[in-house]
Amino acid sequence: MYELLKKDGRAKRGRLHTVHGDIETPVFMNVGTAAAIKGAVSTADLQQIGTQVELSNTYHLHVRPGDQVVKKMGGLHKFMVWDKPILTDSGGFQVFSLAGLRKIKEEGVYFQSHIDGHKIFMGPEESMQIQSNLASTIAMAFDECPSSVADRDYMQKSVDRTTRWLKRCKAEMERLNSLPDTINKHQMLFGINQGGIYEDIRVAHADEISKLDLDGYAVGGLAVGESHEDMYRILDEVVPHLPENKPTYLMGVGTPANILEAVDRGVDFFDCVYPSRNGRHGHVYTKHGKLNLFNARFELDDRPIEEGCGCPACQMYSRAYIRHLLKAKEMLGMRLCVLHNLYFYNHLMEEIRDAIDAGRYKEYKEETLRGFETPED
Ligand code: PRF
Ligand code: ZN
Repeated sequence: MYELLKKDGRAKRGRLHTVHGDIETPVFMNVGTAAAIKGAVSTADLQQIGTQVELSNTYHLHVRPGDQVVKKMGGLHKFMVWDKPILTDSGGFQVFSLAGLRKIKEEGVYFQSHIDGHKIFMGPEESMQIQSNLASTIAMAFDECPSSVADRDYMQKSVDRTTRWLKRCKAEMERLNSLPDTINKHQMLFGINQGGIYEDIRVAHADEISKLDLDGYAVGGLAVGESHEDMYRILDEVVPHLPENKPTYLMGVGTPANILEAVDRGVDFFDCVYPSRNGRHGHVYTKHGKLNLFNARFELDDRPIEEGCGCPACQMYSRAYIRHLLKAKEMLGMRLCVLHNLYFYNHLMEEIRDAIDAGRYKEYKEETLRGFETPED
């Protein structure tokens, strides 16, 4: 159940009650695709850096180690030793972005594993069954995320199929949640809005899925190559057509600036690989924009990545030392950068929540965006 605690302009401050505890929103979910946060980050680390929700992928875990293995091990929470909320993405997006040869039919998608090429079929029912075996807190509906350059005719047909798939997901989820050997009988289901950059298709789809009384609603199919202006325009149009008293999730977004803009348009869930991926490449976030720690100017820099940062890296180590670790290809270098970046994102969300609570979100957003553009002294 979602409580809308406060609105400041269109920005929402909410709380989602789940069987694995409350989620304070706006929230950034930390991406652990194959039940692991890349960069040798443990679940104990996640506790330390303020993670509220971990995100894993249906497709990856189905391929390896297999959702039956996870189920036999008591579900994802037990398997990875994480007792807070977990959201699983449905596999739809990953099948389209990763898998080999694929064929989309009314019943679902036929494709090849990116690990060993073997043939797999996944449709709405299979995706729900796998997510039920994983026993995540929140399951995502099985959708098609069409290319950002798909033509209008294709987009309409795809969105209509995604709606039919969503209804099948809902029926299957209800069935699975009532079975005696289901691990999480309170698994939630979020629907996904699609429609590319065609506003009218997006809005009609949002209206239609809003009638299904799901636990939350995501905006998918953005950040797939369109401009930031298009993304913000679509959010401006679509979010008002999604239920305000349910969580709104912008999938796969984004930069700190994207998040600040999307919160201002009513979004309250986010996920993105940027903090972990950039961290593995020595790119770290600060209030004054991103730094590349490989840069020679940090060779003798004895300051932490960011003064005042409470993360494990900044508590102990200098930029010069972390730069050395990165250049020596020591795993610790990547790990420290990833921990800092995830802490940065989690902390940014905390500041966002505080600003909404205080009714000063607009000012906070403008100040913070200005900071990102102002290099440090
Ligand atoms: N659908 C699903 N997962 C996603 C997306 C989507 O459209 C995106 C798009 N940015 C990221 N992850 N199921
Ligand atoms: Zn730090």
